[in-house]
Amino acid sequence: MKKETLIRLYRKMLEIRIFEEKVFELYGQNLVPGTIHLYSGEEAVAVGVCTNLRQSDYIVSTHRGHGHCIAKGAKLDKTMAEILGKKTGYCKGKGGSMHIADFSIGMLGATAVVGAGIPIATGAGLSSKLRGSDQVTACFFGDGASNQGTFHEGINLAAIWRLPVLFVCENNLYAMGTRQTQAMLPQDISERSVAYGIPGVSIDGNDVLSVYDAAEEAVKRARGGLGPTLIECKTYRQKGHSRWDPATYRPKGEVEKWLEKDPIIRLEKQLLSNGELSEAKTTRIKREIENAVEDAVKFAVSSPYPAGDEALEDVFA
Ligand SMILES: Cc1ncc(C[n+]2csc(CCOP(=O)(O)OP(=O)(O)O)c2C)c(N)n1
Ligand SMILES: [Mg+2]
Repeated sequence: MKKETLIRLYRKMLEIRIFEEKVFELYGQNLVPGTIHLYSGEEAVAVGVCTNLRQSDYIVSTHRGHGHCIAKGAKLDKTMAEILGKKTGYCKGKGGSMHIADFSIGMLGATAVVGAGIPIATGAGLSSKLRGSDQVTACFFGDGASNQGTFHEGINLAAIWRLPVLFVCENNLYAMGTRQTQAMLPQDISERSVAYGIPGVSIDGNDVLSVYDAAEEAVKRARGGLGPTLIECKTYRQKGHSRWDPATYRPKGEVEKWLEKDPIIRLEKQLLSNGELSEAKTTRIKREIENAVEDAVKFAVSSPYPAGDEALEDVFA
């Protein structure tokens, strides 16, 4: 892989992490309405997939969507403003963290309804096919969402119509406090691809290079008219389900074990050891991102809230 791409993967993952650490902090200051679901620990999935996409390609997100947005090219300032409910945000502050969307970069939206994004991605894929465009859609969803009926219906239709969709399951072992093993018998969610006659792979979702490679192949298949792929990325959310969850249901030692597999630290170590990155450059990148996040916060905090009489504007397309 080109050095340029490796640095890009590193930078994007770090951007998401630093951005979200700031969101976490702002939440504590009562600046974020509603709740937030952090992506910390799962950055390699969004970044590995989205780095293979063009701006005109689509993504469909979840309730844990800040990382997907940023990986697809959303601007930090407008994303932060949206999370803070401000008029300058992507959806004029009316979507917030869980309903953020920006069609101009192909980000079709986050959704709070678990599994609801899957048929939307199938619809986007059908739209590309009917229009004869070569746009690909990447659909992110969790292990919990893979137990919803929408998973079966959405993937089955995409399979029989050979739609250009990547179904990317972010298996972070939990759906709220329910462990994957309490909710389904197969260990590998990719096994479910067999039921739809499409390829399925299970990969290390904390290794951005593995995610990148799997997505690259799936994008090639999709653009080539060969239909969808199910990619299960095994990963872990480092924080609780939402800002309110202390995650006491996790067995002792589990978090520590996964922190050792932190996707950003892993790539950083790799790049430092093979000379693609130096300590000085790492520090510079971190500082640049911290400054950009600070600017985003200033922009968002100083922006106004939408006016009350605008509440019903832009609600329906
Ligand atoms: C249809 C539906 N059922 C239940 C919920 C409540 N809920 C919100 S997030 C969540 C867990 C989702 O787990 P998963 O799909 O694994 O995603 P993760 O949060 O782990 O990223 C649940 C049950 C919901 N929002 N929508
Ligand atoms: Mg989950």
